[in-house]
Order: sequence, then structure tokens, then C-alpha cells
Amino acid sequence: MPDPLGPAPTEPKSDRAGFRLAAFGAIVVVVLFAGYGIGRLNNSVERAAATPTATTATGGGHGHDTAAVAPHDDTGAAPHVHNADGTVTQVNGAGNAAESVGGLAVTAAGLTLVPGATAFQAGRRQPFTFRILTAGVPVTTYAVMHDKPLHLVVVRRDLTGYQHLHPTMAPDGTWSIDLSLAAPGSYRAIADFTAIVGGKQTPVTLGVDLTVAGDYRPVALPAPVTRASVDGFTVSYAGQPQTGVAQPLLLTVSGPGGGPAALEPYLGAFGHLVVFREGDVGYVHVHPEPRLVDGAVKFWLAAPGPGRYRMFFDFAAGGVHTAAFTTVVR
Ligand SMILES: [Cu+2]
Repeated sequence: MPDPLGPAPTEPKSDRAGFRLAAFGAIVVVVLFAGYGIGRLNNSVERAAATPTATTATGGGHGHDTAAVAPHDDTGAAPHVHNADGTVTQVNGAGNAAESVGGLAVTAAGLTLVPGATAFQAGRRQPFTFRILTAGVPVTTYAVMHDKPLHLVVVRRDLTGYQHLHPTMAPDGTWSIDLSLAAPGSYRAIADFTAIVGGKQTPVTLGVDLTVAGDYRPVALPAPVTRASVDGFTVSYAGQPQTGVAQPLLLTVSGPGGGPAALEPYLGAFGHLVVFREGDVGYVHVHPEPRLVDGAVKFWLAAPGPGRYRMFFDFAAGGVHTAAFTTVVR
């Protein structure tokens, strides 16, 4: 399809991932977790993506940019996907190319995630700390993407227990957040960010295992569904991810009363879609088009390969909620 957005921005971010998203028509937005592209929907996404705010990070609280997120904005960047290796692939809605999945490595693109303690006790809140090193030196400057300098996603290897967190960074480059892992098992902690080193931006997604000792009871991946309930909301999706070609995926949220839920911007978009691959916990993170399409949140994504995936859709409506779906890509 033609790219209605004009020239693609040349921005470095990353969104790693496997599914690629392509935003199509208007502005796009992309990304969330680390690397993504958009810090705010309000200004030109393209501009936001191209000139992310450098920060020495404070993470933590929700330092949402107050100027952020206007639901309707006609400016924007061309759809693109942030690959795990730090490259950016421009996409035009369809015919996208290869995908890459993030989170599989603890070191990539010259950046290494060095965690503090990785052993947790079930159900107990404990600090999780880590640093991002380059040439042995902690990185202390990051680009703000989707309102945050770093996004941390944690999920158990059976794809249960999903959490999307925003750690805070100390001046020495140590990131920390209190983390509670509910049940025994092996978890994957994935940090999604764009490091700024020597003026160069490097988007990357790094992952590390966390463990919780105890009686591990793996949970089988739920059967594929297109409708899920969460916190009184009913979320359904239409579309089917495929390998190699970006497909539209429309998510519709109904409120407790059955009518359309009043979606609010969350981290610079009407929703964030984090997708994990069964078998290796490969991570893909995409962002929707900036505008709702017939009331639905519209993503474009292409699967990085056949397999079963668990999709987590974060949205805000009187608080942040997450709906989860299993989908099979052939
Ligand atoms: Cu985040």
C-alpha cells in the first residue's frame, strides 16, 4: 500500500520485535516499551520519535508528559518497526518484511543487562535492580519513549503473570523497582529502552531470567480466543496475525454496561500490545494507530514466524487493564 505518511522519519528507536506493526494511515505510533517510538501522540509523532527527550532518567512515578496524548493528531511518522538489533524497518501497512523478536538476549548491540539479585520468593515484594553496561560502564542517559525512559516487562516462562513496569534510575545508572512474583517458576524480565551513549541512540530489548523457588506448577497456554474479560471489560479482537505480512488487528473494548468503553490514552497511545512467543518468550511490542478506528484500537502487526503467541493488550479506562489472548500463527 502507498505510504500516506510521506517520507519516513529516520529515527533510531527500536521496538523490537517480531510482530511488526505498521501503522497505516495516519500517524502511527508505535511503540511502547522501550524503544518505541513514540513519546507522545500529541506533537508530531515523527518529531517525537525523531527527537526523543534525552533524560538522565528518573523513571518512577508516572512522569507522563502532560502535553502528551491528544487522541487526534494528524501529524505523524511513517509506520515502522523497531528491530531487536536496533535497526528500524519502515513499513507501509502491508508487505512488511522480516521480523525480529526482542528479549532473547541479555546482551546485544553493545549493551549488557547486569541484574542484581535474580532469585525471588513467591508472593513477596523484593527490589529488582539492574544496570545497563556498555564497555563496562553503566549507561545513565536514555531517550524517553512512550513517556518512559525504560519499560520493564516481566512474564513467567509459561506466559502467565504478565507485568509491565517502569523502574526508576539512580544517578549511577542503577535501575530499581519493587517486584512481586506470585508463584514459583522461571520468569523472563525484559527491559525495553533506547540508550544514549556518546550522543548515539541505541534502541534495544534485553532479557534476563528471574527465578522463584518452590513447587512450580506450569500453566498450559489457554486455547486461542478472540474475546477476553478483564476487570469488568470485555475485549475482543478481529484480525489474524500472519508471518511476513502485517495484518490489521482491531481491538474493541466494551464497558461493564455493554457499550463502548471510554478509552483513555496510556503511555502515549490508546493501547499497547505486547506479544510473547511460546517456547522462547520472544518479545514483540507494537503500538496502534493514533486514532481509534470505528471505536477500535488498530494495530498492524506481522508475526515473526509460525507458532503460538500470547498477546497482552494494555489499555486505560478508569485505570490500566490488561486483556490477554492466545493466538496461533501458521
Ligand atoms: Cu512501559
